[in-house]
Amino acid sequence: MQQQEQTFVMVKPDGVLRGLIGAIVSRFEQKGFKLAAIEILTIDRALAERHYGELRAKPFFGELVAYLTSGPVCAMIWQGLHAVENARALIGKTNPVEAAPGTIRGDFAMDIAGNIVHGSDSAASAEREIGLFFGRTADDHRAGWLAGLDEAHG
Ligand code: IDP
Repeated sequence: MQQQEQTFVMVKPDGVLRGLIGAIVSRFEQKGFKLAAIEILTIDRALAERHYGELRAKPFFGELVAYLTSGPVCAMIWQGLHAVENARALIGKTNPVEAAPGTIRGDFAMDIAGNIVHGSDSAASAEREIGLFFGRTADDHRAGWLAGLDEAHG
């Protein structure tokens, strides 16, 4: 049997606020992925900074951390064959301007600073990110729970 793989996918705050969790989950299910874990949480600055640690030197890093902590996110583990690569293909290019129609970013987003969804870029990143969001220390990084949802949805 071929090797099953897991990847980390996250609907970012703008995707949650726009009510796109269902549409995004549907696309992963239709493709053939199996949902292994799902959780709504509002993350703190420390976790956002660790998650995007390799982008720390980028000029948009501050904006990116503010974006990620601006409201609840939907963190998910999706499982299947070539899960990392299949998820990246489904999500589309980083900049929605370049993301093909039919991809999630191609169909639901307009701007790189609000591209609504994240997917791990390698098996190593997936393992690291799953650990960050679902591992033993994940609970230490909740900035809010349902309180975060209430705020974001007014
Ligand atoms: P990826 O999300 O497709 O893996 P990365 O290059 O790892 O792309 O960038 C991480 C995230 O940083 C992007 O999804 C996007 O939210 C944000 N980002 C990337 N480039 C820019 C930019 O030029 N301006 C603002 N945000 C950016």
